[in-house]
Amino acid sequence: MVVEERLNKIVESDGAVHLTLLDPDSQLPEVAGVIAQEATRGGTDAIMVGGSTGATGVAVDETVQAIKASCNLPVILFPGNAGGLSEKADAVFFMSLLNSRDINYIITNQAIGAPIVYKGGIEPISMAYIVIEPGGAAGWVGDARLIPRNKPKLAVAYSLAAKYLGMHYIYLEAGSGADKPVPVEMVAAVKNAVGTNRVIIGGGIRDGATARERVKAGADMIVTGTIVEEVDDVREKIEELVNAIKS
Ligand code: 1GP
Repeated sequence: MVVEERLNKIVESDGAVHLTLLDPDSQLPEVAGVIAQEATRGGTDAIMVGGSTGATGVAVDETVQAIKASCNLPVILFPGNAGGLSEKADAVFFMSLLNSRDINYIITNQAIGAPIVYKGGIEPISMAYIVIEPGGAAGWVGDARLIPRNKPKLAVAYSLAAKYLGMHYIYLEAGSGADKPVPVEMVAAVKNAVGTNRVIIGGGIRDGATARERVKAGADMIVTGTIVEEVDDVREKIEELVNAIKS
């Protein structure tokens, strides 16, 4: 519970957590290490490592190692399947893609991965993963029945199911690089329904104002990946995002 408690305490003290997502398929491990170091200086709270395609095995191991060597922040796995696990990470978002049509993404990969998490001593953080339109690669690979952007009630229904199943975190995902992030109305409706469960929002967030709107609507944690990999000045971009969401 070390990493989960740490994140929850930051939500309580700062109002929100910022998470930086690095996809091992997008850059070499040493570059990921440099980005993580700059993100740390910019004030991010933890580094997530994962992706829908190509984020497995050695690429994940080496990326986690490079990040661990370059900063002191917790490294949390965000695996696309059981192949995205690494014993070198501190924690894993132990997630089920609740609106998938494919049982592999709902429970089979989790069953295959669970003994690896157990033996490796990786902290599991129980999380529901719900993919919203447009959904991106996560939606396509995970064969998600995408929640329409204008149907917050459907997101609420899945989120309440996650809460009643005992999941701690609820991640509403618009897809990496999405042209539209999860709508604020949907964030508000979900947070209003689930109360104490932590709500994470990611996909298509590129600036402080967009992140702030979602925190004001009830998001506890904001994930940014693509923008951090694209900008020249990582530290400055992270500062913008962090300053926008912390109270
Ligand atoms: C993707 O939600 C994350 O799984 C982050 O999305 O890459 O668009 O920031 P971006």
